[in-house]
Amino acid sequence: STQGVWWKDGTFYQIWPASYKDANGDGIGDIKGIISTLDYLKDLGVDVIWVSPMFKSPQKDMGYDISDYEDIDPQYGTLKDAELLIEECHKRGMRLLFDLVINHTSDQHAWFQESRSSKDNPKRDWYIWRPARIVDGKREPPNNWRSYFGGSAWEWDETTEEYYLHLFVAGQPDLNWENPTTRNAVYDSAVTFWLEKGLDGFRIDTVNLYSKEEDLPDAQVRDYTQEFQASEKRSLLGYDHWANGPRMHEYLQELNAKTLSKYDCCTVGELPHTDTVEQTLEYIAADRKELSMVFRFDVTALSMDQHLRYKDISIKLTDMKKALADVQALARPSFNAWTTTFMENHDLARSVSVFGCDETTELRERSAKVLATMVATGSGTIYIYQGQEIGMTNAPTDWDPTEYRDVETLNYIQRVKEQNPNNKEALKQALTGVSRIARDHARTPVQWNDSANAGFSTEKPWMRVNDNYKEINIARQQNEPDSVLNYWKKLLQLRKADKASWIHGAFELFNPNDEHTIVYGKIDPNNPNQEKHGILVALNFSKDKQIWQIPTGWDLGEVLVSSNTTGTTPGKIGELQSWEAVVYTAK
Ligand code: TEU
Ligand code: CA
Repeated sequence: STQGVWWKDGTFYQIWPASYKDANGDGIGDIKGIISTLDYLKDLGVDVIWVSPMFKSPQKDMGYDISDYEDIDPQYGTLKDAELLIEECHKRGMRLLFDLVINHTSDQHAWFQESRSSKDNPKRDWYIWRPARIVDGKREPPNNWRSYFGGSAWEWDETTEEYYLHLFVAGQPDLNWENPTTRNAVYDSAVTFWLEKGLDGFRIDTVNLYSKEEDLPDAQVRDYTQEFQASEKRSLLGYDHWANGPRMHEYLQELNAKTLSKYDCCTVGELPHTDTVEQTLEYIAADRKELSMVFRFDVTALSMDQHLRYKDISIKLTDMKKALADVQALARPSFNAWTTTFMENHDLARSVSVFGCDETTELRERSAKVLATMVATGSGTIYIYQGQEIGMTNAPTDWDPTEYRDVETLNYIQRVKEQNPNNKEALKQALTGVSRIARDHARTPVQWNDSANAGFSTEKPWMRVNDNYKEINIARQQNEPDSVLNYWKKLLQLRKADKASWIHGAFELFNPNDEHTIVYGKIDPNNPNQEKHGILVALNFSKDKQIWQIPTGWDLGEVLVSSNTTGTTPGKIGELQSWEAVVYTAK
């Protein structure tokens, strides 16, 4: 049994620092603000905190563009503050992860400044430089790859008259991992520097993009300009030329051997573009010594169209169940690997607005509890995103687009305007998509209480506070026994009281074809007395009352937790009220 490993059994909580808590009144969250809330997090049941990047950065992509791995950005505090944060977490028996962004640096990083200065600079080869391709006498980028945030993935640099590769914005040049000197510099500066300070591990950004296909071939479709909103077509991005590339596993094994393996730390890799179980296991099977676990986006990605990122689509519950079962299966003991259970992060819109129902107060609270139950009963390491514990929602749909701050959103709106001049309908459609699914929805300030600026800051926050903060806030929910917050607390306690079923249990889905409810069992795979022991979870993802069948061979015991508080143990057929969640003991 693998019970007892801290990074498996612990409850993880993600902080996105700019919008978490502002201590010095400049409208931006900071490290002192985080420290002031550690007791709150401890009380919620949090064991491990992951903080999104706080390193020195020009903030072109909110810190995912790092100009110095060994320093903290002044907007968040100082290096001393970061050391204090590590200490204050440890003092409370909590651990701390930072974000490791090593596919690219900022263009303001000293390494890139040197690299761009001349073709014979020793660091020239630390990034990916190529000469222009001349087509019909005109200068063109070396290939047709598109950036995730729009436009070509290549930026022309006047100084040396060559292009450099950036899979994200131009201020995020991709590092050349082929160069062993570069890799070692990354390990020392970004990884060992922090582990030596006592950091407990990393969430690793875009963990499978470092190894690009040799010769950087064109993506299949060459002419983007003819396509409506073409640069939004993800299938045309050509990511098979840079995701899960030929040397990826060599690099991760090296990273592990040279740094991580020497410390009691853990890693969770962000793993986009990886479809199969086999491919995933190559990253997380314990004997491969690469990563502790990964985030797969099977479930959360159902909110986004595969090709058109902002397209308005509806989510089928049967698809969601299949995706959930696939990700849960990674925790199967025979794989000797591990999985994660989560519904939110800083790149995703709020789960209650996308997967739940935020039409009324009652439905919002109920559906937030249904989603909480799904996440908390999942096997694998649990991750809660700031504000999720109170059911924070998307920003109101009638916000003016000027309230948005994220570069991905802003680039998209800009591009739609450029590609569809004078077409109000196209813009309106784009804004509808943005109001449903933009990254900004996760990035509004945390709603601490009902005072000015939601208690996030004494001054005007860098991003507008959600209008609903008087109704949805932490202080209020602390005082309401049936609040979403107190429901989460209860779930996290139950999860720890029966780790064998909740955290390590074998996930078994009973009703794959039902479009309204999810019913599944979680059975302790190693129960010593060979008796079936576990839990059964029944979730109603609809507004209407639903009935469900008790699976044959299953005996339900007591109601451990119910979002509706009526919960009695059913005979053969169970009944769920509108957006209700129930967890039973079972054998
Ligand atoms: O995200 C990587 C990634 O795959 C994104 O393109 C993601 O699909 C997108 O945000 C969804 O719209 C990571 C970070 O989580 C993100 O915040 C960064 O912007 C990105 O890397 C670049 O570092
Ligand atoms: Ca501040």
